[in-house]
Formats: sequence, C-alpha cells, structure tokens
Amino acid sequence: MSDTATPTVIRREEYAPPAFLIDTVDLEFDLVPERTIVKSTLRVRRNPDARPDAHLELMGEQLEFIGAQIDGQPYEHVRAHEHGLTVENVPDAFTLTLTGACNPEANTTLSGLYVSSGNFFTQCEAEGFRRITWFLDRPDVMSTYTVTLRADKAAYPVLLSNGNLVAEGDLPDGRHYAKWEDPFRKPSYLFALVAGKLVALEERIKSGSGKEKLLQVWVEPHDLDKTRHAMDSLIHSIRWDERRFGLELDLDRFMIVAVSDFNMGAMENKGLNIFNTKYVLANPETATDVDFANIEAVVGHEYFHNWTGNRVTCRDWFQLSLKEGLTVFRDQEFSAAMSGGDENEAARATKRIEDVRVLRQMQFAEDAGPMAHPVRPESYVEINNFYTMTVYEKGAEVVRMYQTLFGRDGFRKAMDLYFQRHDGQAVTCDDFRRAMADANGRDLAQYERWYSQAGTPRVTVTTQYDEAAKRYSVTLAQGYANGSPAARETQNGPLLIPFAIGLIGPDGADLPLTLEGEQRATGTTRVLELTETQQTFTFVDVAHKPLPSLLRNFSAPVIVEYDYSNDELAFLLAHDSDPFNRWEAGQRLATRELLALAARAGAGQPLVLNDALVKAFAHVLTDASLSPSFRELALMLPSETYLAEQMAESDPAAVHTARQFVRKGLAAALKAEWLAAYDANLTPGAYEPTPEAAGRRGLKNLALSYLSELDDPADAVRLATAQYDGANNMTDRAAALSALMNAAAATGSDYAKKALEDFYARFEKEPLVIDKWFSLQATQRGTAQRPVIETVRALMRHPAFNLKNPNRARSLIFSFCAANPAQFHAADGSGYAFWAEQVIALDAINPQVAARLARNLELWRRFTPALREAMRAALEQVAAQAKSRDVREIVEKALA
Ligand code: B3K
Ligand code: ZN
Repeated sequence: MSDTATPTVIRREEYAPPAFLIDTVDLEFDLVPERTIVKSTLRVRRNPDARPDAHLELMGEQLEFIGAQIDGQPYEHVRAHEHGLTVENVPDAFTLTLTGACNPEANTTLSGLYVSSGNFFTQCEAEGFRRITWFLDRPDVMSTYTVTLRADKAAYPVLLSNGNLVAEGDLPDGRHYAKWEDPFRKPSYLFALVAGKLVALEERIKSGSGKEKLLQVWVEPHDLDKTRHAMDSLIHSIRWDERRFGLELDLDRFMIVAVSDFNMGAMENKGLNIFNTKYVLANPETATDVDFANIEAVVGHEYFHNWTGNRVTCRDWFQLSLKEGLTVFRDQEFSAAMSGGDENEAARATKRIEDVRVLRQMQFAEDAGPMAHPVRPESYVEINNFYTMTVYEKGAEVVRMYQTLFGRDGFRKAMDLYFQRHDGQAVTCDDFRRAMADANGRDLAQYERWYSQAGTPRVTVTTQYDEAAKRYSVTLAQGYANGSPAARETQNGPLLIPFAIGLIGPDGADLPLTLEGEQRATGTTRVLELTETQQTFTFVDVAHKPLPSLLRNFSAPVIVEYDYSNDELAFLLAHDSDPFNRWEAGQRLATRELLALAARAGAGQPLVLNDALVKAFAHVLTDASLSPSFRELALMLPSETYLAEQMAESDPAAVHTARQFVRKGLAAALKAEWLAAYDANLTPGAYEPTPEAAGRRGLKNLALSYLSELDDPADAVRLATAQYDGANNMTDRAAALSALMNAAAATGSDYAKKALEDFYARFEKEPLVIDKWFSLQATQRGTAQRPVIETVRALMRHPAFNLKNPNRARSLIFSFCAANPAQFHAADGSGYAFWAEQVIALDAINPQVAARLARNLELWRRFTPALREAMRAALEQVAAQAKSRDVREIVEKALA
C-alpha cells in the first residue's frame, strides 16, 4: 500500500533527466504464488546528460531484498529502504544483479505482479514495475528486455511475456521455462508477464508490407467461445492503422490476454496487451451491443498505443495525454470509421454525439470541481489519480482540434513528421505540438494554452443582421464561468478556438458563406479561428436573416452561450444539416425544459409539460429519414447527473421528479408512436452486432423503456415479457428486464421478480453477466416503500458479491453511487454513509479502485445545503480513516 504521513507533491517543473541509464534488462522469474523470486540483471551507465550522482537510487516497493552483485561480485554497499534501494558509490558503467522476492498471492492492489483465478498477471503502468523488482521506474528510462519465466508446468502451462518467444523447455521437478526477447526498447511500465492455464484463439495475417503476423487472444478455456469479436476487432484495428496512418504492426506476434481482476479497461504492454475480461469476452447471449462496440474501441485503443505510446512514449507522467489523448482520438476515429466508413458523415456523427455526451457529463464536471487540472497537469501526489477524463477525453479534443484546423491531410503529414522525429524516444506534449506546427507551417505558440489551462472555456455568441447591407456579424467572446476553478487561477490569455459555424436560411437550407474580404462564397460550414478575447466575424451577401448553427460537430471542447428561442431550437432540430447540431438543438430544448421543471419541483409547484417539446420529439420519432441510432440519441433525455450539474445548486431529487415527469408525459403523449417504433425496429433472425442492427435495437428498446413509464404499463409488460423470453441476444434480454423493473417500480407490482431470478439462474456461470444483474438492481428506480440502498445492502451479502473483484465492486457499489443519483443522494444521508464505508473498506484492499469511488463526492459544494453538509461529514470520515496516498489526495483536495 502506498501510504505516507506527509504526501510528497511531484511537480512538472522539477523534471530532471535520470542520473543513470539502463541499456538492457534481463529478468528471471521463479513463479510461486506466495513467494516469487525475481533476479534482475541490468546494464547500467551514467547518463552523460544528467548531473552526476555517486549513488544509484532505484525505486522498489513491497519487496524483500535477497542480494546484490556488481559485475558478478557480491556487493555490500546496498541499502534497502521503504521506497527502494540505494546502491552506493557505483562505477560509470557496470552490470548490476539484484535478487528479491514478492508475494503475488497477497497482492490485492492489482498493481505489480498478482494472482487472479490461479493465474499470474502483471500491471505496471504507471508505477507497478517497482513492485516486481528495483528499477529506475520512470518512462524516460528505456531498455531492451529479455525475460525468462520458470513455473510448475501443470499449474502454469502457458508462459508469456513481451516480444518473441526464443526458447522453451522442461526443467526438473515438473517445472518448465520460457524465454522471451523484446527487440524494441521500452520503459518499464510496458513490461508484462502472464502465466497460467489459458487457451488462445489464433489467426495468421499478412501485414501491409506482406510480413506474416501471429495474432492470439488468450482466455480461460471456458471463455474460448467469446473471443471471435475481439480477434475481428484486432484485425480491423491493424488494417485501419495501416490505411489511415500508414502504421504497421512491428512485431511478429501480437497477444491479447483477458483477466477478470483488473483495475481499469486494458493495458498496452508491448506485444502482450492485458485486458479486463469485460473488454474481450463477447457472444450474442452474454454481451450487449454496447459491449460489442466497447470491445472494438478498447481493442483498437490498446493496439493503436503500439505506435502512439510505445514506439513514441512519454518523457514523464505529466505528459500522459501525449499518448492517451492522442490514442483516444485515434480510437474515436476508428470506431467512427467502423460504424459507417471514414466518409459517411451521418454515421460518424452518432459516434461523435456519444463521445461528446461523455465529455460534457464527466469531463466538464471534473473541470468544475477540486480535481480540475490542465490536460498536462502541473503536479500530483499519486499519478494513478490523473488517468482522468481531462487527460483522456479533453486530451482527445485537443488532438482533434489540430485535425479540424489542418484537415485530415495536414494532420497526417504532421503525424508522419512526429514519428520521423521521435520514433524510439520518450517525448513531451510540446514535441507533438511542434510537429503539428512545423508540418503545417503554422505558429502554434498560443495553442500551448490548451495544455496548460484548466477549466472549461465558454464562448458567448452575439449576432447582428443588417437587412439593408445584407451583412451578418457574429461576435465570439471567450472566458470562464465566474467562480469556476479556472477563473480563479491566473490565466495565460485567450485560447485558439476553432469554431465551426453554418448559417441556415428560412427554408432550412444552408447558406453559402462569404466572409468580409473574400471574393466568392466557399462551402456552407466555416471554421472560424477565435484567437482574441473577443472577435467579430462578418459574413456578406446574406440574403435573409439566418439562424446560426454554432460549433458544428462540436469543433472545440467549450460551452457555447447563445440565446436561441424554443422555436429556433425546434427549427434546428428539424433542419440543421450538421447532425451533431441537430441533436444538440434537441438536447438544449429538453435541458431548458427539464431545468425549469426541476426548479418548480424543488419549490413544490405543480408541473406542466411544454407542448413544444412533445411536438419536437414527435417529429424526430416519426421522421423515417433519420437513422434509428440518431433518433435514439435525440430522444434520450439528458441524464439526471448532467442536469443536476447545470443547476445553481444541484438538487437530485427535484431533477429526478422533473425528468420522470417528462418521461411519463412523453410516453403518454406519444404512446402510439412508441408502439409503432417498437414494431418497426424489430430485428428478427440471427443476431448481428452491426451498427444498423444495433441502432434498431437501441430505438426499439428506448421505446420500450418510455412505455414502461405509463401509469398502466400493460403494453410494456406484455412486450417486455415476450422479449425477455424470446431474446436471442443480451441487448434485448437486458433491456426487457430493465423495462420490467421500471414498470414494477412505477406500479409497486412484482413484474420483474421472475425475470430477475431467471436471469441469475441462466447466467450464474458468466461473471460479466452477473455484473449486469448487480448493476441493473443498483441503478433501478427506488420507491418510497423500498429505497434502493436496502437492495444494495442486501446484495452486498449475496454469495456472488466480492469486494476484491473490481468489476463486481463497480457493478454494485459504483453503479449505485454514481449512476443512481436520486437514490444515492437520499435526504437521510444513507447513500453517503454507505459510500464512506465502502471507500474505507476498498482503501485497505485496492487504493486505485478506492480512489475512483472517493471521487464520487467531489462536487459536494455545489449541492443544496442539507446534502452539502451530509456530504462533508462523509468526506471527513473518509479523510480521518483512509490510509492510501491515492484516497487521501482525493478527499483532501475535496475538503480543502
Ligand atoms: N495505459 C493504460 C492505463 C493505465 C492506468 C494506470 N492506473 C490503459 C490505456 O489507457 O490504454
Ligand atoms: Zn490509453
């Protein structure tokens, strides 16, 4: 456990190159669950570019020191301490051999070497390697690795590590060994090993230049029937990266291994990606359409890291977004391409909408709280706390904006230059920006502020139409909301904001665009470059007063403020040629209405549904020219969490009342249309995870979910029961169960009891499905008679619950605390008490997972006074009891 009394703050400005370099690493493992012996032989030399140091300081944690040698001779001047090993008075160049032991069986942190289901796995990013052996465990120390694994052959028939298998064979006493060599230099965080009883789905393909490649997806034997989709996703990723970026797989062999105990989604270790089972295993019976899409995205993400992350890595952890923002951008583009081809704008928009929804709900919230930080943070206490929405998702937006500014070709040229300059190096975000600038002949000095400035920028728009002169001027002003952390800090000056805009004529068609000073009109969407605090752009030859379509395709991660009327929003929703903004108009309309209703609900006033919203939704629901997936997204109301964050004081109960009122109102007013949409979007026949089929299921199941809100949900119950019993796929079965649970909560009946029992019995042997069973119950609607916290507490005692398994903990505890806001924020404080208990319990087992849960209360200051006080008390309780650096950093920042 990473606990210290006084936390050390690590600062970006204090970066210094390592005093020593390690050219080669030779690791020998004797794998035994309770005591694994690790012998590490390092070729070390003084770094000519660093301040000389007499001693070599190596990092190490939770290790038992056995012995040291220098150049083959026992060396006594070695001091083992809590944070590592000091090797005193070393020569300029030498071979250091260190022998130590660790206890993988007892390692519940899932960082370093650990045991899961009887097999060995590693997780080294960010600082897990030091829990395996002593090392310069920092990303700017890159070495060539040779790894020998020895273990009992019956218990651990498969022995894997990075790179190529160069030798294997039997040893005395029923043991065997395997030796791996990774030809590419890498930092320690990309090291991995796996040992155990595993089987693989294999494919051989030829890469773009005609080289043979072996692809493997390793799983436990009973999961082999759930590997096809991951393999297909890997092949698609390889092909896409060749096509779009000219990047080829560099190893002869590429392996994915699934493990059920894992702290996050997956890890891009060189040639040996290790994945949470959740992002590998899928077949139609066990995985939903969303699972299929997530697997494709995560397989792509980790594969793309091979170039953006592994071949070119980060100099230090402050540069994390160099690899993460860029790789998220690449996986987003990949998923968009898979859902409709690189060129199909409408299909791409669906993916864009989904990504922006996540960004706005999660990253904007992060920016508004105590953990707000720039894409390139300035300091941290525990680096694992900085694998954030800001580094990943806002980081991806910062990369996307280069492409928006320079086009796909300009972006590609700059990527080529980036690899030409930096292949094999550990570099910084500035190096990336420089490649973008140089390849496109642009000065991007101002753009640096996107990396150094925390907070969500706001762009306020005012427009003016001069009827006589046919001129339309758009004034953009940038800043930050009052009271936001960003506004409190010193700001570095205005950002360069690519602001895409279109003008829509009275007939709903886009107008051709001519900016003042231009000879002729070009295009119907223009990317304005806002570089000043305030700037006016004037369009000429504008025949009629237009309606502006602002920030098309969400061209920058900002909040746009513009006073649209409800009629204008309805018009945009019906006509905007930019699918993203069409969706956006509907969301604005719904958000405005929902917030007004929440205010009334909070004040105890009666609620009335605005007919304009019903009409707008009816229009979308019945517009057959729109794809089902677009309609599904447009008809989904903004989440309760997002709505609560938009209030001056978050009031989850009022938001829930308002949102339920609107759902019920839309269900009743459009009942016939929902029923028709249900019938029109059935997907008979064999299950296909294609975007088209998934889109139909999505719209059909959304219709079912609205129908389940009716006072008399008989139709929904009839349809859902039949759908549950007849489903040939998990998407439909889970949606049917959820609709039954919803109807049950609304009416107090037990519609869902039988299906819930059946679901458990049917999937008892499928942990990922049982996770869904827990999470469906944790996120269900509560009633006055039966608050969900009681169900959650009862489920904590269920024999299938296990706090040590992160997926299971997330399925029950996180689902309740983060995805059931009305129940979690119960006025009696029962949710917060539960949260505090669980953070403290997890803190002793797995600080990384505990710290994620700890973040759930960080926006406490923004809530209504009674909730705020109850949240503070819970935070103080955790602050008093938590031990890990991870959790302490979060709660101390929240309370500061
Ligand atoms: N690079 C890893 C994340 C490691 C998290 C360490 N706490 C997965 C990814 O982003 O691909
Ligand atoms: Zn990543």
